[in-house]
Amino acid sequence: MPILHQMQVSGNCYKVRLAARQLNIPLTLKDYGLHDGATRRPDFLAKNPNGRVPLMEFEDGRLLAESGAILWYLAENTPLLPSDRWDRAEVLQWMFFEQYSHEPYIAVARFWLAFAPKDQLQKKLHLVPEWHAKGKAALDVMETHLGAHDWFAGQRYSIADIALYGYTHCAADGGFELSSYPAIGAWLERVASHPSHVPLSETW
Ligand SMILES: N[C@@H](CCC(=O)N[C@@H](CS)C(=O)NCC(=O)O)C(=O)O
Repeated sequence: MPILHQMQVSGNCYKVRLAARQLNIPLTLKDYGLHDGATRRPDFLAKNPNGRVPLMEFEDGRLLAESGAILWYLAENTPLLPSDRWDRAEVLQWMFFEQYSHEPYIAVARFWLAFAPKDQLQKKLHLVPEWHAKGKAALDVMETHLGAHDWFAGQRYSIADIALYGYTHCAADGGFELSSYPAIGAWLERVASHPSHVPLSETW
């Protein structure tokens, strides 16, 4: 069974758990602490020199990092990844958007405001207005898209939705007010109504 090296509260790790659950792929979870630097120790760096989770370790010993790459690998040849060339490019468009314009602000604000020790947060408070401004800009882009589409790519639920759901559904933890985004709110409900949806808190 593949091992998912993970942190339970991480939205990046949740994306992988959610896709695996919906694809009936069993996982063994290996948990790391948020604050103990465990992913920066030599034994973990030997598996992922970038020192981050999620990291998938497959039965044959192969290792795959980066939530988007793991989602893509798991979803190939399944309903979560379209086969049409254009639709696949749209999936990638939204996954790259998530990693460049969304996660660096929405996930980072959540980490510092909801999980960081208070003394460390003090040193980061000057960055909060920028995280909020740029995170809101990403939510505005999503709201515009979802005003005219049910899903992000290929006109159906895909790993693009899973990638964006990971940190959008818990954006309030980072101080984002989602009630002013009705189309995002309706999309969050559509995603969560999938028959094999699991919440972030659910372990394997
Ligand atoms: N782009 C990466 C980001 C991974 C990432 O930032 N992981 C965080 C948890 S969400 C981590 O491992 N932090 C521990 C550290 O940086 O030492 C992905 O999408 O997987």
